[in-house]
Amino acid sequence: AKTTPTAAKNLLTTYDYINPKPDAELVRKSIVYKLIFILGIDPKDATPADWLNAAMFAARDLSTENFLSTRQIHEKFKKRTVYYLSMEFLMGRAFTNSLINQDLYGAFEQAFKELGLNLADISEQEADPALGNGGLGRLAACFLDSLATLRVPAVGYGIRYQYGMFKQEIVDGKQIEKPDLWLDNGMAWQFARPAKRFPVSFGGTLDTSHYPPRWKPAEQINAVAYDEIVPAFGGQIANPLRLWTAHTGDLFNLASFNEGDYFSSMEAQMKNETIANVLYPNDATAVGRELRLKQEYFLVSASVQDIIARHLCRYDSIHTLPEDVAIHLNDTHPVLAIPELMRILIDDYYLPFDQAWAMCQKIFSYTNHTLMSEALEKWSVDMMAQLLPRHLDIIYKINHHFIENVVRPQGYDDDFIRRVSIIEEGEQRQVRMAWLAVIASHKVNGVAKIHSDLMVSSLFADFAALFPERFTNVTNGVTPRRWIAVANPKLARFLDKHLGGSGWLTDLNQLNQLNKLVDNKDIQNEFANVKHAAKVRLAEYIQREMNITINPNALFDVQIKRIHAYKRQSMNVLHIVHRYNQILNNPNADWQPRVFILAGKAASSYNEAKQTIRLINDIAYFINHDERVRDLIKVVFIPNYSVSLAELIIPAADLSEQISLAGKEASGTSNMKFALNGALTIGTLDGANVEILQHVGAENIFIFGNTVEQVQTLYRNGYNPYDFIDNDPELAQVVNQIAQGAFSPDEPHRYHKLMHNRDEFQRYADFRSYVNAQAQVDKLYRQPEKWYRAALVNMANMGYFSSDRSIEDYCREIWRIEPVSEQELPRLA
Ligand code: Z57
Repeated sequence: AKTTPTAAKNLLTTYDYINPKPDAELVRKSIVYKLIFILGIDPKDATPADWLNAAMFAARDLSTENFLSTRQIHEKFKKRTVYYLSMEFLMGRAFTNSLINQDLYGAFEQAFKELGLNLADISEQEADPALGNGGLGRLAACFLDSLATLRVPAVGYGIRYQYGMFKQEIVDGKQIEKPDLWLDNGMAWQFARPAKRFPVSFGGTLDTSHYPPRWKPAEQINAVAYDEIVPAFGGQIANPLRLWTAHTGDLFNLASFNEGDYFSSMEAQMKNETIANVLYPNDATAVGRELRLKQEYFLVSASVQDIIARHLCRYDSIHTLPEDVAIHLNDTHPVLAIPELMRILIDDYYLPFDQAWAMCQKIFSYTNHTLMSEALEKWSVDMMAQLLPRHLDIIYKINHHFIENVVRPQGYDDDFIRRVSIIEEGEQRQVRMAWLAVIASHKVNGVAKIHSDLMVSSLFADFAALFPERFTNVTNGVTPRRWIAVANPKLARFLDKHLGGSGWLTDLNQLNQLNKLVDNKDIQNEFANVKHAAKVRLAEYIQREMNITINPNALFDVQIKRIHAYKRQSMNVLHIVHRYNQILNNPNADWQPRVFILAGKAASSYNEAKQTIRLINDIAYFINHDERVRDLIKVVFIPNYSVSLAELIIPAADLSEQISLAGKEASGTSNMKFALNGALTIGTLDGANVEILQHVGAENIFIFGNTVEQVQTLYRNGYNPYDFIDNDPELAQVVNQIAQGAFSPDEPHRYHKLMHNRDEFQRYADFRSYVNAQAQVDKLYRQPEKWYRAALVNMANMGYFSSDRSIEDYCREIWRIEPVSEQELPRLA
């Protein structure tokens, strides 16, 4: 039985601690108290990292009551809750964000001043938790921010990898991967929940002589929870991000344990503890490794068990689950949640298959993030039979039910049935996870309009014929809290001033009031100064970390994202080399100085991407040391791209490179962050670029390249890169230079293959149009009034791309969920 001593209850309901809001003195005392009594460190010995830890504990205290009372509100009003399942959460640093969200930045800044320390320097000590690869993980983080800020009852579920995304070093131009020891200095932001643990089973046999069949697993491991606080902006709400870690349990290799073989059961246990060890560093490519399948099942099994336990705390019946719970699948990675919920409903609660299936279809929804075939997860039937025999059995039953009760009655032929079957026949039979997700979910969404349209017309066309109403679009968004308030405080002050307060932070459409100011020269200048300050800051970083001098008055041309052939970093390089050639041909022309800034990681096993990184670095070295180009071109590859580097780089960008081959980038989200920070986009008609164009207008964006239709026509006619190379002497020159070693004289053939391949992503077809668009960029940049006007128009029309809007769409169209209302909030004492 739960008891609540009155004295403790008061603290939780009357906000004694946080109301009135602490001033600098209280904050300083709290920081010093944490340093001494939590960390056991004498202030005179404390390092900046110790001060950070102490300050994070102090800041955590101030959101903990919100965190606990949010939980109480949800319980009291039995709020329907969304559970966001994702293998990745790229949260970025928590400290500054939490201070800004709680309006405590000033108090902490002052407190540190009194301690003789600088808050900005202390904040730099925080490790950047990189429990994600790229866009998909960062989207999950923006969504948690918006869910909390909009007061939506929500829990994020993920894995607490011991090692996040690897650290990238560049040695002799090449990527070197180092482990990311993000937990080394402690993690003040998370609460360990040693009592919240669930067993997760693997392997063994399925005894089908009973109904329901009995799964006798071979191994079990405990999943143990850590809760991270996700604070709302300005509010009294904070939601949990629950991360699972694998833990030595009292349950382990069951067979050998029962045989008294203590040592081999310990061995198996050690093997299992590697489950939550490391994040797979692949972005938008599937890995068929067994450990990855184990990770995915580990996440969903623990989460589904927890969701059911939470439900049964509020309701006495499992049957009300679909009214209480929405489970969202972030890509196919957590799709095993579907057979896991089926298994529990059937095997543990004895529900008939049909009833369990009807519940699942009400509960699950799924977001597709890519159409590219190499990213679509398929697990071999053999591997699944080994690891999850009961789940495979349930998947077969789902498939049978789907084909016999849904497909066949509509008169479809065998060919159609073969195409929509969850099981792909062939040499190696495979489970198509995306098919399972579509069949089980009541809603399936793409992440930008063009992507959702293509999803319905290509990847899921057969399913769209079966259930047209199931498919929808929710265009991605980004949180203005992190991407303006945290990343670009000078821009935040500028907006506060011209929009009459900080309301834009939670109502981004207010930015459209800027539209009436875009012709005002003073305001253009004021914004130019904000941009310049960010460029100086980035230039200082590049000087300090890389010993490269760049001129803040040059145009900063930025492409920062995962290195992937479809994102065409190598086409960016083609333009850089072309420009270099032009300058050497015509040194006295009036060239616009440019700094090309690139950053991004390549998956460890992705050779072409690694070659691209090396090429960028070789070219950077060569051009930066060629006196003839003076500082008309500088090329900088910033190592170890991360959320915190994005916060530094994006505010400093003039030009945002969004140059993927049309049809390949599902949405993109950095495109939104750049435009929000007043960079102009050079981009293809791909992903959310299309909608950015619609919002900012064609005069304020540089669109180039083939459309999806043109790309498809080229493919259909047997695309030949030499049709383009051979008909464009300047392009041929660039390709030959790179391919023949102009930038790698010590190894002339280093880039031969990179230049002379199938050109799957049609770099050469789009080259000329790209170069022409770049000429337009120079021309506009030379007219600062026009450039900054366009930058302001971009910012003014970015309201739509707030993740608050995305989350409102999800709540209304997919999850049918209501936020905590004003009335449900406890009144402050
Ligand atoms: C990932 O970061 C994305 C898609 C994937 O299938 C995987 Br796996 C990882 C990205 C897309 O490439 C972006 O275009 C998109 O903006 C992002 O997900 C968020 O939707």
